[in-house]
Amino acid sequence: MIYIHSAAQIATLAGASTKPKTGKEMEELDLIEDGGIVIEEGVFTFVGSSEEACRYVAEHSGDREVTVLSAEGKTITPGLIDPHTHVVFAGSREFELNMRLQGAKYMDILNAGGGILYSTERTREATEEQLMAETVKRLDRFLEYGVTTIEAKSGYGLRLEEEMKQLRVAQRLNASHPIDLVSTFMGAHAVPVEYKGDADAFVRTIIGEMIPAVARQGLAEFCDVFCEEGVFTVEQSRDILLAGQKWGLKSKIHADELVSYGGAELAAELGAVSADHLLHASEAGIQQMAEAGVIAVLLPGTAFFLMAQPANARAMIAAGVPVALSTDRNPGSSPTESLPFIMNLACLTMKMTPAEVLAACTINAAHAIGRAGTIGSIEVGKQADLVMFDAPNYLYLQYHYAVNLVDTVLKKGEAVIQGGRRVQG
Ligand code: IZC
Ligand code: ZN
Repeated sequence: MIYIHSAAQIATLAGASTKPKTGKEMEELDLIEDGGIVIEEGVFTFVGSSEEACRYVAEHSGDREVTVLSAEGKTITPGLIDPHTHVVFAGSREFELNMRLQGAKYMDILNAGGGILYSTERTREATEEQLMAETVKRLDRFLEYGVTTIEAKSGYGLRLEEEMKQLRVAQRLNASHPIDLVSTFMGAHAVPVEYKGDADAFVRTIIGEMIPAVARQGLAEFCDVFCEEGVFTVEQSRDILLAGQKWGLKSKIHADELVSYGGAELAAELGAVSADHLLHASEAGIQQMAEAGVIAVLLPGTAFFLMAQPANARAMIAAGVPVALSTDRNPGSSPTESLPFIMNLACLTMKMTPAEVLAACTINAAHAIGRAGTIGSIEVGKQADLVMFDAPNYLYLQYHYAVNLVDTVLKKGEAVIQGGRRVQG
């Protein structure tokens, strides 16, 4: 039994496990001052005031050992959730930064065989063990920033064998690393060199070979497509996502990132769980997403890193679209594991309030990966994933910005970060 007491503030995010928060609900964090939490066998069994928690422990501990943690002066939130990453890849692309500073566009680099295609070459060459080792380092960093669950996409294999290699790495790390990984098949990330000029043939391979194989082996829960001018058209994206649905893979879409392209509308039409990026989503698309209940996963770090205008989060929240946030961790457009810095950017560049930002990285992010029944809030019965920040209240997280305020992270009730450092073993 673990007994946490004296938290300056607990943001529980309770009460939104069946439906993501929208509109004004995103401001409701269900705060507890001088809070206490009890965890038994990796699950929250009591959440309330310190005093009540103390009483619960006295009545329920029996002859069990009780680990007591003081959270004095600290703010506790649910473990942060990142619902959009491309974390499994080999190599890095730091040389692209100078190209972009000299005016090259993200898409120019991709069209010249760089970008995603460069990362694909490195990832194809890497052994599964090399890929494991590179990814573990990134997951360790995520954990240091308070992230306890992530979504992880394939899409740097672009060939069945190597797409499966990426997905196997995610599956193995889900089993061996404290972070939980939810897998997405994204064979439609770019058209590989073998299919240059014949995207339709590649789409046929994705639909005819890759999706069935990935689904049969249970290697993914979601299917995603880079629906973008010059990558996959709306029609191709629709065909791929519908094929995914037929095989039981729920839909996600990289939508309207670089130009307004109809991705938000397609997400609504297909009942996608989320549409991600949305920098150039149309007003009609936003409206349709709200009506269909599609979650907007916004990635303000990507806009920042590509020196672009971020998505219009305020319009989406006003329209009733549930908003989640993510790092987009990838080697090209967002090489960071700092979800807290993304939260700072969401606040400062998209004018999301500190409360909305926290809802977006916890319960709404849990909904975006189909896990809101077990994580995303601090509620009795949920998995005991939490972060203790060195902060007197949740507002402070967006105020003392761009530094790591994480003190302690519990994953399934186990301390994995203490004093800001990884607990080994
Ligand atoms: O490797 O550039 N946007 N996919 C879509 C990415 C960025 C990842 C990359
Ligand atoms: Zn992405």
